[in-house]
Amino acid sequence: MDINEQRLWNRINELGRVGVDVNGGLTRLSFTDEERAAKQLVRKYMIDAGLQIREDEIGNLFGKLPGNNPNAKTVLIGSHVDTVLNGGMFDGALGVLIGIEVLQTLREKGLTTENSVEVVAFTDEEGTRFSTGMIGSKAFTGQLTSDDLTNNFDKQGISIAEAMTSQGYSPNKLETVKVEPESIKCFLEVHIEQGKILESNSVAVGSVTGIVGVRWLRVKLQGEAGHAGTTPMPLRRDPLAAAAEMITVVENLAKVQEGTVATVGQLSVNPGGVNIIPSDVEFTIDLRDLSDELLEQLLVGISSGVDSICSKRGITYTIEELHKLSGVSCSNEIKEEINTSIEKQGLEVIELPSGAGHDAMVMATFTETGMIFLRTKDGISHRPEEWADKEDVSMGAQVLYDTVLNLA
Ligand code: HGY
Ligand code: MN
Ligand code: MN
Repeated sequence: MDINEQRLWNRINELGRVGVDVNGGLTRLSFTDEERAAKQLVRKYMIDAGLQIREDEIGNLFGKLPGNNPNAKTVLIGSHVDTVLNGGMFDGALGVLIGIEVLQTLREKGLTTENSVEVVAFTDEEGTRFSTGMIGSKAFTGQLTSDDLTNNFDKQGISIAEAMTSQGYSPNKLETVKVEPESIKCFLEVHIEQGKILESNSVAVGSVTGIVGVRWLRVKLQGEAGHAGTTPMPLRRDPLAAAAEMITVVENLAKVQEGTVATVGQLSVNPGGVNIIPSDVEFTIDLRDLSDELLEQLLVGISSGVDSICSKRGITYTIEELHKLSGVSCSNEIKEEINTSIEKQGLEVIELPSGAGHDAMVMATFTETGMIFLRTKDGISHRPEEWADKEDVSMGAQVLYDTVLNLA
């Protein structure tokens, strides 16, 4: 192994103690003190690694190892350090820390590359706080507008722009965040698989072929509150009963095609009394599939299901699209480089798609992009029990190291 396994493992565990919440998992939502603390620690690691550090105006944090040719492009490595609610310590953080480890090892070995190599911790990948994600990588690639920053709110009604400002960033300088595609040679992201394919093949590291498309919707239903005891069933306009029907429609539509997934992760009921028929209900839908065409068909199926249930029940509704990212294929050239590095470790090459979204799907619309997956215990993620073995982490870092050496 060229990389320093113990240093990397220590950092994963140290960063894994930042933002521990009452339920024992990590909650480092974007533009909060917990995420800031995580970035402070990552900044320290970047300094220890001897990298040139910069943080852009919305909180993307970079550490650069300059190449021999100042005019050459940059090989960018990255992921995120924000988490979901009560999440695990590998999702995102692993890719940033492995990137730092690879750059620190290159510098310690005195290896210089033609191209600069840079590691980035993109801000707000998960989108948990504002229900719209990939903020940092979208801004970096010029795919974010200032409206996106002012028109998305958290549960307290704080906009992304206000949250950024509260952390000392300058959302009004969004334009300065964007870089030109010509300045980037390629993007590489190492991430836990968050599924069971590698584990079921008993392989530590995998080569990603593509990333599913994702749609997030918010459905708002307006019915009529009433007395639970004195309102006969035929006279009710109950939005929660309507939502229950709709959620079953969503689940059944997703079951039609192998590979499609749909999740209702948030549901709120007003006023929420045991003996009150609800007045209004809101729920979210997370839809994923490798085919954008299929996703569009699903959206049509869902909206017509919502419409017919609402007209039958006398409910009014709105459906709002919160987040939309097309499915992407990884670069074949980069994938072949990754496969060569995996074979160099004597491992079988397993190619697999990603069911999770990543900054890599935004970067793939901007530059040649590849992903390296790590085996995930029982496929568990977005939970405190999320786990990757130290040996697998080291293997993933070595594969990235060899890939970067070949590409940079
Ligand atoms: O939602 C996702 O797939 C990722 O965790 N952001
Ligand atoms: Mn995640
Ligand atoms: Mn992630």
